[in-house]
Amino acid sequence: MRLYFSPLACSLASRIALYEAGAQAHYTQVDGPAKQTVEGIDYYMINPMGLVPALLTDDGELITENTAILQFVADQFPQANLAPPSGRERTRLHQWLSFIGTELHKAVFLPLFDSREEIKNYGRGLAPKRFGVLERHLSQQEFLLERYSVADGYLTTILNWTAVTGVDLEQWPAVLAYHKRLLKRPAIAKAFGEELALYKEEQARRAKA
Ligand SMILES: N[C@@H](CCC(=O)N[C@@H](CS)C(=O)NCC(=O)O)C(=O)O
Repeated sequence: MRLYFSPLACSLASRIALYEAGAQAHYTQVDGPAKQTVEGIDYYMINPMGLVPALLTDDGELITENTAILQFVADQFPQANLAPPSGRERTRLHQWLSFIGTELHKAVFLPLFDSREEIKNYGRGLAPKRFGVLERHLSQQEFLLERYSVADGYLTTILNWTAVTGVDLEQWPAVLAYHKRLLKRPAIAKAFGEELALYKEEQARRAKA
């Protein structure tokens, strides 16, 4: 398997899932704005959307979309217990993955990364209701489901962005505590530490260019 990723982007959730699963994988860094891999390959030739994550399977299929990749990894490595296999708990996993992908990632954080103040205000306006849902849930539960799942790796990845987008998690203490707790989980700490180093290297390269 080969994961196409950009440091600290949402693709970090896939790296976390692969580490949690103990999977053997190659990791190819993509320069988001330039749409090139580190080897200088045009990334649009690999993924026509130009987005990370993308996971190339051992039999040569390219899987895109966070929610699909995370469930694929979980299903490939059932012994790691990263997703409920079926039933109502699997439906809850779908629910949380969709919530994170659409209501947090795309609705709140995409606008907050924009440089235009009116777009940022749109994202800020959506945050309280969505973080309120998380706060109520995480004040009752240690993880999104009964136990750790790929959805927790995805949520932790998205919560990392609060630091650079000015979302103050102090307003939602259960979410803040969850984020701090999950960052200490060994697979997450390893993945985050490695990508933070790559992110800093990328920033230094861009500053020189
Ligand atoms: N719907 C896609 C969205 C993925 C996505 O937004 N990826 C971002 C990084 S977090 C990206 O590649 N951005 C580069 C760009 O927009 O050009 C998914 O869920 O996988």
